[in-house]
Amino acid sequence: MAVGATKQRGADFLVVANRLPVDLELLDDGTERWRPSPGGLVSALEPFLRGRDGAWVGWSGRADLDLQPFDDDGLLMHPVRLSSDEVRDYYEGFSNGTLWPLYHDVIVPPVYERSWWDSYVVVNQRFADAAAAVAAPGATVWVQDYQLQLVPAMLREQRPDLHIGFFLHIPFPPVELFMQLPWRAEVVRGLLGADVVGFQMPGGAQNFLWLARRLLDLEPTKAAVRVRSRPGSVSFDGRQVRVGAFPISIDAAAFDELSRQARTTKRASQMRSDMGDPRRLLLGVDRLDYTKGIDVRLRALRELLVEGRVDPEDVAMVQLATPSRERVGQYQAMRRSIEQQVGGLNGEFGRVGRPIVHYLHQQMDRDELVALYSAADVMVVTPLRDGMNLVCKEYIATRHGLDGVLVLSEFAGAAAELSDYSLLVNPHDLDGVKKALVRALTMDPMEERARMRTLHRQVMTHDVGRWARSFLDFLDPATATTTTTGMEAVH
Ligand code: GDG
Repeated sequence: MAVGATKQRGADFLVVANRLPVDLELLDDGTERWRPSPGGLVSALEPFLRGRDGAWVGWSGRADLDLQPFDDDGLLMHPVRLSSDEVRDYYEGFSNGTLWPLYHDVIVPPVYERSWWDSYVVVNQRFADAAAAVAAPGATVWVQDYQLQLVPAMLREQRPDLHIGFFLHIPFPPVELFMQLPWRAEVVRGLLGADVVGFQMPGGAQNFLWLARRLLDLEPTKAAVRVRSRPGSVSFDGRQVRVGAFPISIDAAAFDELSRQARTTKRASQMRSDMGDPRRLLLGVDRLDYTKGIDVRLRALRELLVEGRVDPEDVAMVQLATPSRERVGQYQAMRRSIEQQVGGLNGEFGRVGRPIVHYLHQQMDRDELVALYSAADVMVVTPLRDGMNLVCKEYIATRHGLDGVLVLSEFAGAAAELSDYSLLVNPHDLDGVKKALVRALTMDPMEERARMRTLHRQVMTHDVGRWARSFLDFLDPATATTTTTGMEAVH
């Protein structure tokens, strides 16, 4: 696709997200280059972006840079500038210090700071302006996530001709928590600018429908009230805004394929032997975030070792904790506390050359991560709250040999799909987590296989492409009345 042509006509399909799917990398010689940051979202949307004149509006990840739109292998990238004050107030402040904890059950107290909100409004307007300038007449615009909840209404005001979708990747909170937000009505109004507002779970969609009615004195359609598990709708401003659940997934085929490669298998067994060939290897993979319950699994493991229910000669654990939001105070405190727990465990139960917990605070490349998934016998996923959790699906996608056990928190969105065949835990119930860990470590291989076979089938058949299609079919008025939605993946 020529940038020039798209510039003149505008893009037919536009993704608007806080970050571009490429990172600006500073090289040793002082020059810069764009490096793809491949994630599930970009690979899911690629066919839609490249099949039409596609463009992506987002921030480069570096403050105070004026960057021109550029063509990245046929896809028009449209960078939005953020100043360092805006990174502090809109991104680290309102997005990650207010909305993130509020939407995750106030695990830490959200901060309600008026200057952060002001910055959130200004930056959302900038994203909306950029999208309005790039979109072709009648284009489809898909706005992503909690950082940009005001964009749908701001965009509609300028461009009523567009089909606007919004998807929230994190949980939408219970009504009584959302009501704390001083700017609650503004956020709901912002989202109602979309034609379709999508959530991970039906509960989030229902919370939103209820709030829209209560806060803006709107009536949901009869269908929304009568058929609670079907996507509902709200009439607002003379339009029908449809609201539904679309559980996200992963590029399952890519994980499966990578895990089958000889170099991955070789690397996985090398990893196990580097760790002294433990009989059972536990694995945790998370952004270092207080929602992920990393401390829960470490505490459970420690108690099991203290009680002698787990033999330190038998078991090892790898915890990959990817650096995240390192300038936010709550994240710094949490990192210290987790590293203290790891130090304590290794101090008490490790021996020279044989720590119990192999802790990595670093970004790992995709091949290495897949080797780690392949090496692990038990995947431990214990978030206190998680919109979906892709890590558990990635682990399952690598288990083509059908071995491996998933210990999964009931507070992860993924539990709706995977609960029957994983070991489901309440992360607030430490004894329950310990019991599940012991069961996972001692599970009969026949049972392990039977469980993993079903989990594997579920993940391989409900991939991120299916998620994107279900949302976009629903958004497209030509097919909206006849298609099913992502709801089918939720039991
Ligand atoms: C939000 C919601 C929702 C992690 N460390 C490395 C690495 N990762 C990759 C994983 C996975 C992704 O990051 C993490 O996704 P999660 O879903 O687990 O969690 P969040 O980042 O909190 O994502 C969540 C998601 O949005 C999608 O809607 O599921 O609930 O919170 O893909 O593999 N990847 C590599 N190296 C690492 O060190 N390569």
